[in-house]
Amino acid sequence: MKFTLEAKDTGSKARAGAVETDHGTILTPIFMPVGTAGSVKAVHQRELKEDIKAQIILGNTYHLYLRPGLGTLEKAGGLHKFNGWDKPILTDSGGYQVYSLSGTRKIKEEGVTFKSHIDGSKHVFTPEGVMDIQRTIGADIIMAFDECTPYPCEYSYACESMEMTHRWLKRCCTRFDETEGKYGYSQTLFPIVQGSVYKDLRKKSAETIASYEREGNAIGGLSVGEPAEDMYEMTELVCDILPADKPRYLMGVGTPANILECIALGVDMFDCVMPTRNARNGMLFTTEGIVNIRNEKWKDDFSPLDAGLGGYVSTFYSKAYLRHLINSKEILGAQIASVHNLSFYLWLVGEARQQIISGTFYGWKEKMVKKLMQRL
Ligand code: PRF
Repeated sequence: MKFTLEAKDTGSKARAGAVETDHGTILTPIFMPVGTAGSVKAVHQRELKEDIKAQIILGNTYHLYLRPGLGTLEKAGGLHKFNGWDKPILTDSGGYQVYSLSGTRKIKEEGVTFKSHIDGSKHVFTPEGVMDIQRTIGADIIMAFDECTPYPCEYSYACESMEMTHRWLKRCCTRFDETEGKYGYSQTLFPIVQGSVYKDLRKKSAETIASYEREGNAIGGLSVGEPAEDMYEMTELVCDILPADKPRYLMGVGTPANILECIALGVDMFDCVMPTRNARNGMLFTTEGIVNIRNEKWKDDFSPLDAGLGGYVSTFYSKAYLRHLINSKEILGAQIASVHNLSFYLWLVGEARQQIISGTFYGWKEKMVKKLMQRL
């Protein structure tokens, strides 16, 4: 993997760059649609590529390991071959899902014992095991096994948990470096900063993570319920410590405003279920603001979902028709809304990139944050 910095904004810490992988180049800042179980919910691969213009998608170790399982993924020749997505893929390590999804779990130094949310069967994730699993899934970028602390979190717990995440990182790196990709292309491992909302812990974690000198770095443990101001403060503190010549990935963030604010702090990569999950509930992100399509207000509004976006789905379908589909629980409603919201997110980061290159990002961002979060 190679990262090239192309431009820096003058009025903020925003950057434009390019991440090169064996499955193609990702232009940053970028948003990565979440494809938990190897599919971006309600969106097929051709739409992802041609309408949404996604450059990289996410998969989850936790889900893919439980179903379809490693045997099938290995026989398929890895996740790219299995799901037909030939561009870059990133897999999260399970360091988040294992805590949020599995009912009972036990965290020990060795690893995490958990019960499957599907059939209740018992499993163990260790740092080494999670590296082996991600080798078999075969994503271009894989994540270290960490513990994402909840919010709020006592200082003593946040500290101990962070130290364990650091020890787990050492084990992840050792295992990753003594193994190789199974399918003929290279993979890279990103470590994850933790430390809850404590400045001294975040500083220590960022310094520790930076010392491993991996090809990219991630920030975890944020957007878990803390005030947005805390999230921005921690993100800025960590970005200022992580090396400038490597991509920075803020995990699980966020709203359009969160993304613009964190681009301004120096983040290059984002993922979040918000555009797809909210789409299925009828919440649309548009270039004019937020639309709750189930609202009576849109009943006879035959204007396009978002004329400002230009993409096929957003200009072809009307608000009134999508309202009808979502209210009738038609599958097509979820599909249209998901493609629209993801098109919007990819448009947003693409615009941000252009504004950074033109040196006009800061003023544009201030204007957009206000506009995009207003409810129409
Ligand atoms: N760790 C991992 N995945 C994550 C997170 C984390 O802290 C978050 C936190 N927002 C989202 N996804 N491994």
